[in-house]
Amino acid sequence: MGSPILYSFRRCPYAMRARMSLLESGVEVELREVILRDRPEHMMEISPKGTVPVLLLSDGTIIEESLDIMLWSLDESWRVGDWKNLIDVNDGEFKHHLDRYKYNNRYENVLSSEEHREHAASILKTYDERLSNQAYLCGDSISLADLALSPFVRQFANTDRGWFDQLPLPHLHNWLEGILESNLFKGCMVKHKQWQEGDVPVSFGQN
Ligand SMILES: N[C@@H](CCC(=O)N[C@@H](CS)C(=O)NCC(=O)O)C(=O)O
Repeated sequence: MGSPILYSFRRCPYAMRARMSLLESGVEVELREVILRDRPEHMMEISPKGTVPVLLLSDGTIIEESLDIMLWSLDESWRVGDWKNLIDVNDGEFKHHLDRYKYNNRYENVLSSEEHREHAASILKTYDERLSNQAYLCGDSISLADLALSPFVRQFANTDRGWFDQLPLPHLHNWLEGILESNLFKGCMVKHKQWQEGDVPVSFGQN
């Protein structure tokens, strides 16, 4: 049987968290880089909801939520602290404000981009408070919450780097920089060209 197949998009924060988890676990997968406006037929067949990441296991099992890919790849020791609650807030409230900060004109809004930015920043302040007495979100070692949240904090930071950098959140700044400089993050951001049917398989994640 072949390797599992991962449909992924380099810049998608959900796909980033899945790729970091796969890299960390050492599971080797075949990576298929997707362009969202030109999604492969095979991906749409196995996962009609059409979001990335999607992982197809060799036994035919389809995992089509990034968190489920993380839980499949990482062992129990990664499930530290209140990771569930942190991921709920990130994928819910934080992502809501991030999208409306970044793409304000796409939404029917009552709030401005700046107001959404402030709401998201108030969530970041709670992360900074945690990080004031521990190196990572749920303790002194990297764990599930760090891998799951960091791609979204990165996206917030990159929306207006100057504004992010002047926020009085020194612990959060250090935490994000440490993750972005890590081999794990750099390894998950290696560029691949769009996958086409018939391409030579691109192997991802062996270490
Ligand atoms: N809940 C899903 C969300 C995945 C998701 O929304 N991915 C975005 C890309 S960042 C996507 O595929 N969007 C589909 C589209 O834009 O058409 C997960 O955690 O995997």
